[in-house]
Amino acid sequence: MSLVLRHKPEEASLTLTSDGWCTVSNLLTGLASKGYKINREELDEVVEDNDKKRFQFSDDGKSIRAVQGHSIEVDLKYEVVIPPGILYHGTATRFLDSIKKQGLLKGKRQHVHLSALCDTARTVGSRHGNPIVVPVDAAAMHEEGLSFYLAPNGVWLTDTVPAKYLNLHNLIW
Ligand code: HQG
Repeated sequence: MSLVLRHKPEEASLTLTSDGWCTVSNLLTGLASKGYKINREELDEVVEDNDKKRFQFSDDGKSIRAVQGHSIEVDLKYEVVIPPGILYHGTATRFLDSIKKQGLLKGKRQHVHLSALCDTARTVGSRHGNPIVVPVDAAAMHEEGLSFYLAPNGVWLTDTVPAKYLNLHNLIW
């Protein structure tokens, strides 16, 4: 589901709306066409039990989308939110030199992903290797007009984090 709702909807013959939705019925048909035959009740369980709450239903329950993490271009239409003073980005030590020079870049995704909790950030970083957590001066970014969004699953999103907002003196190993 992450593959087709975030990255390659065409793999299941799906088209997403500009804000990332597809109908539940099209998703179930598309998944079945790839050999993943599940019914609506099972889909409800996947959405409810997913460890990171990656998916959401529309208010009428007829559509579904991923709440963050897309590589395809979508506008999720989240409102700009005032962030906590400090947010954390988890990465791998091998990326640090580049991050120090360039700041945090969104790469293939639509946003840079940040966490309110250091431990969560460390877990994210460990997906890439030896983890390290970089504190981000979100308050200063906000004061200087850079926007933050909060996905319903608690992941903080922003476009890019210029290097000057990284607290490189307080890296957390
Ligand atoms: C790094 C998971 C070099 C960045 C998680 C990261 C998250 C740079 C990697 C979500 C860089 C991109 C996103 C620079 C950033 N030079 N490396 N200038 N700027 N990087 O997977 O944040 O399981 O696209 O530090 O929980 O690791 O998919 O981003 O290591 O919320 O639901 O480039 O993915 O959620 O990696 O993870 P990713 P991420 P899901």
